[in-house]
Amino acid sequence: MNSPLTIALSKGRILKETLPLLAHADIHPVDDLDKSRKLILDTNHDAIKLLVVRASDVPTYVQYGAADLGVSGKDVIDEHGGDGLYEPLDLKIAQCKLMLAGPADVDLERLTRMRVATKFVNTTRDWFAAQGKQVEIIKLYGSMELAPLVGLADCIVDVVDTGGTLKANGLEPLEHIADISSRLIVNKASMKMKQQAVKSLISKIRAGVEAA
Ligand code: PRT
Ligand code: MG
Repeated sequence: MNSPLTIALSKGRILKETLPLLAHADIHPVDDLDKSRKLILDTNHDAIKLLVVRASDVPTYVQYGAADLGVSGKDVIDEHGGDGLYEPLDLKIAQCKLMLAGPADVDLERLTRMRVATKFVNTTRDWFAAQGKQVEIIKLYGSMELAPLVGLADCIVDVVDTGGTLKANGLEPLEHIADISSRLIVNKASMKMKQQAVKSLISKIRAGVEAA
């Protein structure tokens, strides 16, 4: 017997890079995702549905059991805190680095409080605190690179892939905070109540990761 499973994904690079892994587990969305505006997607299995949510909302859907599983960047999981979640598998997709970045001449040792713009408020606070530094954190939802250019902040904490966006805005990577990739996350109750279906799906996706 197959328990119904719901998997939360976000559009963009995570969806794009997760689809081949799902295909490896013989899970295929019915609709053309480039055209569909549906937020609940049917697949070739009646029991398996995909939810399309905001990247930063994936851990929340999984935490509360609105989705049994999800795919989320480690940056987003760490910022969320991981309550109610298992993180059984590194999918090795959407890889990037979480960095402190700013103008090349920013003084990181200055005595007055530095202002740091980021959407990763908790991660940033913890990272500076671990070095005994208190900073003023300015929460933004996007385009962090703009903040130092207009005097909103001294530096930023953001994910960096090629570094092209930093460079185009006259910023430099200053410190490496963490290596990031996307993870499969599982609701803790689903792991128990739907153990067979969840474990079977994890092992098929794991095989896809190893084959990639
Ligand atoms: O939906 P919303 O916009 O709120 O979420 P999101 O922007 O976080 O979603 P999305 O799809 O852009 O990112 C999803 C996940 O992909 C992130 O949580 C990261 O784990 C991962 N990822 C990998 C990245 C990047 N690479 C990346 N380059 N997320 C964002 N970027 C940004 C980067 O900050 C820069 O602004 O892409 C831009 C280009 O990067 P460069 O360094 O190549 O120029
Ligand atoms: Mg985005």
